[in-house]
Amino acid sequence: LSDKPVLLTGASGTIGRLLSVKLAELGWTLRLTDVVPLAIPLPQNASFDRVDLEDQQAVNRLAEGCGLILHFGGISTEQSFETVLGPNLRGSFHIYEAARSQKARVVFPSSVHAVGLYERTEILDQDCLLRPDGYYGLSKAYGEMLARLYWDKHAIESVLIRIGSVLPEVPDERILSTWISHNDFVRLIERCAEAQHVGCSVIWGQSNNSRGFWRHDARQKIGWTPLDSSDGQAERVRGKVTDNPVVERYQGGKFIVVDYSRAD
Ligand code: 15L
Repeated sequence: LSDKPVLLTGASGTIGRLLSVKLAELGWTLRLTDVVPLAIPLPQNASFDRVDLEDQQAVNRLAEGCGLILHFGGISTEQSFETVLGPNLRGSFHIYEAARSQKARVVFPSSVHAVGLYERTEILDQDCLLRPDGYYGLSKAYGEMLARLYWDKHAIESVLIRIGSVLPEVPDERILSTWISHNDFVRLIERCAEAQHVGCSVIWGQSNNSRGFWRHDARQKIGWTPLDSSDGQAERVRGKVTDNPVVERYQGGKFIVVDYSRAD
């Protein structure tokens, strides 16, 4: 699918910048977009259009002729419902409508925050009940259901990546569980483009971390094997935890304490 132009939303975000550079190096023709100016020099074979995901006509124009949409745009932190609503709910709906009109495959970045209220002692399978930890996590759960609807009803394929933490290195103890290396992540995106059939697949976006919270997903189906692991960084981050027991109890970490009001 990377033979045709590939639409990448959220190109100025942390993951968007990484993918813009790495996928251009792989020779992909990228159609980049974001609501803010492009934060990096325009890569080779790439164009950039500043577009708001809430503008459905503009999203449709951007998607024209694309076989693959990497939808990394939207709010990426815990915010008020009203802040999340437009970019993440309406915006993702526009992406799926555009994918439907182009018969394009979508890579939808779900998140650890869609399951953030599981405790860290729990090991999750791909078909676990979603337990979002806030409005951001809820928008990821919505995105997963949107993908499911468009697959079941319109045969639009998606890979739903429940991303842990895409970072160059592990900053604290929690992320020993959720870490995915840049290289593992870029290889995963390549597989999302190259795999022949993906249907509506769920992938846990983590490297081979022995402290991982998650197991069982569609990685065999799409042909992805992570090669890196956080294990070698455990010594360096030992004791790097917060002093908040709620943050340390749940898989979602610090997003949970925004407006948390359980007493137990
Ligand atoms: C996410 O979903 C966020 O977008 C990212 O900024 C990190 O906070 C990550 O989860 C995480 O919880 O490590």
